Amino acid sequence: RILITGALGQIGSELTVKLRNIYGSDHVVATDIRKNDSEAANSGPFEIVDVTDGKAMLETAKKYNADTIIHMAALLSATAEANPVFAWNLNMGGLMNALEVARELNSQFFTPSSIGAFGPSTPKANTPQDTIHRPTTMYGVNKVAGELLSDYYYHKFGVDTRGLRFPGLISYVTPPGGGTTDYAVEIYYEAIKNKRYTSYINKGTYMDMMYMPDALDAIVDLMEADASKLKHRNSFNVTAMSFEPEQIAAEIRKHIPSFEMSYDVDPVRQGIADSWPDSIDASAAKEEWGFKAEYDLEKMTVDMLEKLSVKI
Ligand code: VAH
Repeated sequence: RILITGALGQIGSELTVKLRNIYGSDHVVATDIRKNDSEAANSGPFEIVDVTDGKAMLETAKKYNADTIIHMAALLSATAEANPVFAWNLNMGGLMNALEVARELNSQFFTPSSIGAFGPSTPKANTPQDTIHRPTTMYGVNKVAGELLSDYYYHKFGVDTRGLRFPGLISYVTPPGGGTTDYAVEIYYEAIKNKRYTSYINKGTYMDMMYMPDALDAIVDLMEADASKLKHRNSFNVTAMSFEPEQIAAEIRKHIPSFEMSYDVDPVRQGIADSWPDSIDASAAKEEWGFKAEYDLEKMTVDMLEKLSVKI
């Protein structure tokens, strides 16, 4: 069975449903710190697990004979920056507990990294797979430490750990939650509700992004990839597009001509965004396990507006 932590979060809530569709509902155990009325919480086995409680996580994993641990529970960049000590304890304590469970049960392991693992001294254009990592955010420190810890568990204990450095992820299922890239999610909700959006990220700020369906496919493809083909493990650069706020506004205007964009820059999240790459190089993922993204900005915008119009 697959055990997912943070199963009700931005990625987890859609990943849980997708994995249940692929492997069968009973094969995927969703866990989170609290339950809600989402499909992820109610379409198969669900357990309350606080990832800072390693004993409880191990008991739950043993109860279901978990052979795959997918650790998604963490605080995102802006939230982590506002609560750095809590972020360290949750992000690193939770990850260590999850890796220990995978080691004890000899489970395969996945946890996401992020473009947040790069910092201001990292090459900003076409950021390489192997390069300097001196992030200036607590979230970035957590992601770099997390990548190193996951590689350590592979080399030291033989745990089959794998990870992806996700760009900003955009989806219509869960509302934005504490990220820096979430302006690119909010903008679609506001475009439909109010035909205008005030962005906290300034025009001209390029960041890598990906539509959620491509992110979910990348997790499944990586986890099913032939281990002997992997030269890297934690974690692969993956991206689908890179854009700045004016470009997503222009794409929305193709569908909502009267859409108006304004700016009220948030110095904290702008500072985080400025420390990240403009565009990253995903060639290692393409070469080692066939990564590809289906959605570009145009195709994503059509789908987001269509799905949100129904939802809102
Ligand atoms: C965040 N969406 O903004 C997350 C992600 C690359 C960004 O890590 O914190």
